[in-house]
Amino acid sequence: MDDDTLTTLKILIIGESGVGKSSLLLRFTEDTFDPEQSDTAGQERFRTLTPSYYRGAQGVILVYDVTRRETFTKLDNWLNELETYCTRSDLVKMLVGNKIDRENHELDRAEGLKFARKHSMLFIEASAKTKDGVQCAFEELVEKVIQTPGLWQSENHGRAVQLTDEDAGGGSCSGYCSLV
Ligand SMILES: Nc1nc2c(ncn2[C@@H]2O[C@H](COP(=O)(O)OP(=O)(O)OP(=O)(O)O)[C@@H](O)[C@H]2O)c(=O)[nH]1
Ligand SMILES: [Mg+2]
Repeated sequence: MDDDTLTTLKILIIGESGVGKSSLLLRFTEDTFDPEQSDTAGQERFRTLTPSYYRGAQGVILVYDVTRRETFTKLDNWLNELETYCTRSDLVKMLVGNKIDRENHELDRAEGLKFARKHSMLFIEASAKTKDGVQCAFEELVEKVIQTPGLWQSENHGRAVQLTDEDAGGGSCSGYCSLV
């Protein structure tokens, strides 16, 4: 393949430890879930994210755990970090309230939606365990990135990503995530 037909899409998944970032990715890419995945909830870890991690990202998935309010409260810190390091101002953001399969919710949908609106993000509640919302979260984010012309290099116009007719009309998830 020629170099100029290759396009990289850089999507970040961020949020507090234990909210299910790895699990969401595993669900989306492998369609599996590992309940034994070591739960690091509550542990403070040394932060190793660097500016190069953020550089050039076109989309970001911010994850919180609907059963742990502190993971929602910490979203402000993640947004600050995004603002500091992200090189693109028109970066597309998706807020994901994960673990809705669990019973002891500390956050309801309305609260997540309100926060998402305030910060111009897409929003969806999800469960890496039951699959709820996972595919939609990734697909709608990617779709929105593709629809944002400024996020693509000029040489990629029109041929970087080939959309099928079906996609162009809005995928099966279209409209499922709440837009701002
Ligand atoms: N019930 C339930 N458990 C989940 C869900 N998603 C993740 N978990 C569990 O939550 C724990 C943490 O999930 P991880 O995917 O490791 O979380 P993480 O955000 O990658 O954590 P770090 O890598 O430490 O930042 C694991 O025990 C998962 O099995 C979910 O949707 N529902
Ligand atoms: Mg992880």
